[in-house]
Amino acid sequence: MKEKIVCITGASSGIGWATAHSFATQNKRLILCGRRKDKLEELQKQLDVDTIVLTFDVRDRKAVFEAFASLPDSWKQIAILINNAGNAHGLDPVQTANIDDWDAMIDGNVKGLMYVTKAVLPQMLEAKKGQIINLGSIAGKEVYPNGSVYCSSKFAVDAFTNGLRIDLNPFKIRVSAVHPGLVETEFSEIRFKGDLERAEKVYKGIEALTAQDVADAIVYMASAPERVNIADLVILPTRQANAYVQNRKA
Ligand code: 8X3
Repeated sequence: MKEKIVCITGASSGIGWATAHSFATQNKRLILCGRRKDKLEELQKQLDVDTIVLTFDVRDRKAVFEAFASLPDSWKQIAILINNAGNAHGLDPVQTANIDDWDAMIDGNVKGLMYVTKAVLPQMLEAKKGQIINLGSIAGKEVYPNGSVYCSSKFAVDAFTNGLRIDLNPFKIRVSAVHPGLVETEFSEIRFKGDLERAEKVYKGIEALTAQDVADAIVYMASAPERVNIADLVILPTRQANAYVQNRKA
């Protein structure tokens, strides 16, 4: 029997990249999605399993549906969807924040995740099985200063996950979310628009999670027996108590 197909969005870096490597060690077949074709092809070369690359921006509704429609028949039956694509843009109070940043976060983290889900669902519904794991955040559980719109986007992911689990309950499709705290990836570099000094400070003295820590949690959720749905998993660095209480080394 052929191995299950896992589809990962935002596979070109960070948590998505690590998750692809982890599923590859389980011989899964992988659909690697992202915007950066060169990075996805680099990842593809590193993986010793069957892979296919889909290059699109989750914010582009038409591109999302065209990408999944373009999959060869042998790649259409996605067993596990990891909705990982998403970013933070800016860390500012509402009164001074840039509206373009808001659009990027709402369009990518919320609408993009919904589009991909909708594009992948028909095959899962037909098969009456499947699993969808969304990347939420501690920012989807608690609001922190200057994060109102990023937090809104992740609260929306949390709500969408819970609603989707209800809607798909008759079909035995598992729906869940993993909510990480501080993970040292290019997340802060993107949030602060390339300001590396500011980005480094976010992870200083906190012993932040690694992308691999989150990938391990995702693989754990995906590896549970089919009767088990790990619905909601918050994962924090030990030095982080919640969205804004942190015990940093001097
Ligand atoms: C990433 C975690 O706390 O930087 O979603 O928002 S946080």
